[in-house]
Amino acid sequence: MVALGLRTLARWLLPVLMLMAHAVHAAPLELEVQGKISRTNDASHTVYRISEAELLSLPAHTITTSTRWTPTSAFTGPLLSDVLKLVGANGSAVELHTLDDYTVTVPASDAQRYGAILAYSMNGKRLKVRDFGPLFLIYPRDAYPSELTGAAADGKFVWQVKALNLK
Ligand SMILES: Nc1nc2c(c(=O)[nH]1)N[C@H]1C(S)=C(S)[C@@H](COP(=O)(O)O)O[C@H]1N2
Ligand SMILES: [Mo]
Repeated sequence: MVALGLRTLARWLLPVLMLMAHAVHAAPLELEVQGKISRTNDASHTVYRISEAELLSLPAHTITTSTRWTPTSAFTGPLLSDVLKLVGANGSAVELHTLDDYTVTVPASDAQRYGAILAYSMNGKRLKVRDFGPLFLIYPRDAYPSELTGAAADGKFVWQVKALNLK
C-alpha cells in the first residue's frame, strides 16, 4: 500500500473522489416534454425527451439580468421558443414541473414576447441542483421591470425544471 505513494494517490484517487462529489450535486441535464406536441421520441409516442446533447446543440442565448435571488448575472441556455419549436408545441400554455414538485403555468406567448430562456449556466458555470439547476426559466427582468418584477412575476422564474407539459 505504502508503495503506491502519494503521487499515485494524487493522480488517481483525488480525481475519482472529485468526480464522485460532482455526481452527487449534478442532476442530468435533460428535459421531458409532453402534452400538445407533434414530435415524440419515446416508445409510446407521447413524450419528447430532450437529451443533454440536444439541449446543448440548440443556439445558446444569454440574458444578463438580476433575479429576486441572484445579483446581475449572465444566464445562458436555449430560447424557450426554440425548445417549443423542437417538439412541435402547439399549446397556448406551458406547464413547468420541477425537481421540488413545484408546478407553474406560463403563457406560451411569453417565449416570443420576452425571449425567455431555459438557462443551464450562470456566469459560465453549469447550474447545479443546489443553485437552481439543471434548468432555470429566465426572463429579461431588468429590461421589463414593470412587467417582470414583483410577487406575481417571481413565480415565473422557475428553477430545477425537469419537465414541460403543453396545454
Ligand atoms: N423550483 C421552484 N421554482 C419556484 C418555486 C418553487 O417552489 N420551486 N416557487 C415560485 C414562486 S410562486 C415564487 S413567488 C418564487 C418563490 O421564491 P422563494 O421561495 O424564494 O420565496 O419562486 C418561484 N419559482
Ligand atoms: Mo409565488
